[in-house]
Amino acid sequence: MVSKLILVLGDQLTETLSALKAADKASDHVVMAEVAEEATYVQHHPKKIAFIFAAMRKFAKRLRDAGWDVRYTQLDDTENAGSIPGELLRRAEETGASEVIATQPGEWRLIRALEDMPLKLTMKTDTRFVSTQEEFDAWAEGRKALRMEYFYRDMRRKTGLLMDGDQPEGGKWNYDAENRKPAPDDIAFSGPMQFTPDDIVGDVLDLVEARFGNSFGQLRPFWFATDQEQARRALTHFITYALPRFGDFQDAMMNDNRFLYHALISPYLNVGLLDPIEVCKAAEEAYKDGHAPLNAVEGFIRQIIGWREYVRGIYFREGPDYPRRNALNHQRKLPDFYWTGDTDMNCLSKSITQTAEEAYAHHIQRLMVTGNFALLAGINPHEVHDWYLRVYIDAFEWVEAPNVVGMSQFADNGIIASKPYVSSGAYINRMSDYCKSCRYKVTAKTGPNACPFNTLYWHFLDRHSDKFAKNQRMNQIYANWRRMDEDRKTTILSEAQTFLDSLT
Ligand code: FAD
Ligand code: DLZ
Ligand code: SF4
Repeated sequence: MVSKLILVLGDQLTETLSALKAADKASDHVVMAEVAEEATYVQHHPKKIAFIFAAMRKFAKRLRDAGWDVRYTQLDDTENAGSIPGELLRRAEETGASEVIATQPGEWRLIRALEDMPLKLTMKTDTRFVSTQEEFDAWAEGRKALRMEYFYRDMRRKTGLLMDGDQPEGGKWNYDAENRKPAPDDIAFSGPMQFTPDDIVGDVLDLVEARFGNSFGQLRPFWFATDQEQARRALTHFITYALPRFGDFQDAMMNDNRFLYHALISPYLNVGLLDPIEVCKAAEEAYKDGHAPLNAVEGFIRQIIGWREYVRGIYFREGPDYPRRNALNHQRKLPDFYWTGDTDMNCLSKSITQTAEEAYAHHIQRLMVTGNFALLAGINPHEVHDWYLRVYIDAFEWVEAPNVVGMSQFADNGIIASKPYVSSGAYINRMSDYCKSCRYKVTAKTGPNACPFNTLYWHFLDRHSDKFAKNQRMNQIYANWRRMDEDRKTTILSEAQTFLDSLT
């Protein structure tokens, strides 16, 4: 019988993967490979590479224990062909296989590379999502605006999560209004479950240190879960100790607490160690048991069956050019401090330093600090996209690009965001304690101590008034700007310009 090669990528570490389901364990060969091309197409954070390689090695062992023939290539193997197509060709020659079964990769770049390979290829749908692309496209077809909220309601109906018959549990679909409490004085959660590196992780850490030790970000300490059992324990830890307060403080930020009540499960979901429905069911169970309130559980489930599914639908619907879009024609280069954290703006310095150390920042840090600043300052969105893809452990293009290019930078011209996510320092001050220890004064609107977000905010609105002044949701802001004294406007704009000119 002619054997086939079954490709399992570093973010496809799930035993029920469609490619594995289509395979014959008795005759087919699973191909897994640590390759330079995937490790360097952007210069990933060393923690991200270590996480993926360690999880790949453990998953390969799991498959072997289950009886699969796994052809695994380590990064430093002398025969390593350096790319996924190269490795498939090498394994085809080695085994005599002439056909590859793959599950669709989460990035156009790799889909195209597989399609260009001189081997017969069957590309299976990635079934690890609640929605299929056909379903998403059918939902999107003919709609003027693709608002996540309506898609999310369909996903609630489809999964039955938090449904009371055909009505939403508690009578409302969305409890976000209850989920915007500012930073509390104290956090009663000690953070995500951390794991001591075992031998497999230790070997990978040494390899990554030697090969990628000079990239942005710190490799050690490394504590992420790297297999399914650990990821499940991390999930249970979150549900038990953090989920009840997750909703309340979802948007808060703190100087001395990097994780607040967040789950830290995006890396596990994105590489396949956790299943989205399993995660949501565990959260729903906590609500049914009276352990966690509805606002927390609904908010958490919405992120997973709502936002996560929706951004994936957008990525594949919009096509390979999406990460290159630049609707606001922003051309400024990314400031150097995004790589060093060396800025007097405390919110940025804290978020970037944390990113370097943890390969993690939570949603509001990504959206309203680093993303907000880049948008206000007019940074080229492709450079912003490249930064996010590099620095976060959970960053894969299908999820990163819509969040960055669309939601955060408005570079897709409003497909995802109905208005740009911009704010002055007041929002950051309301939601965090960053401003208390900043060299700038958040209440100062002009002058040498004025918070740069305050002047940049008006600079952004003024330079894009043609685009946004007629946006109904921004009427009031533009009315405030128009009412402002002309001298004051001139001072604000010139101080913002001086600040922008000083960026290196
Ligand atoms: P929690 O706050 O505890 O949320 C639970 C889960 O919901 C997450 O694990 C994640 O799977 C899901 N989720 C929440 N928000 C989103 C969202 N907007 N899109 C998709 N899933 C979501 N998420 C990534 O997984 N990879 C990325 O590269 C990524 N880049 C982002 C860039 C920007 C500019 C912004 C604003 C958001 C980005 N997000 C990304 C979404 C979100 O910030 C992360 O999923 C979240 O911070 C992960 O941490 P957590 O597990 O503690 O999340
Ligand atoms: C991100 C990543 C890295 C760093 N390394 C590998 C690798 O060596 N081998 C592999 O199979 N996958 C890796 N990945 C994940 C892929 O880049 C990912 O599958 C694509 O970006 C599609 O999401
Ligand atoms: Fe950030 Fe401005 Fe607050 Fe400083 S004052 S932390 S720059 S928002």
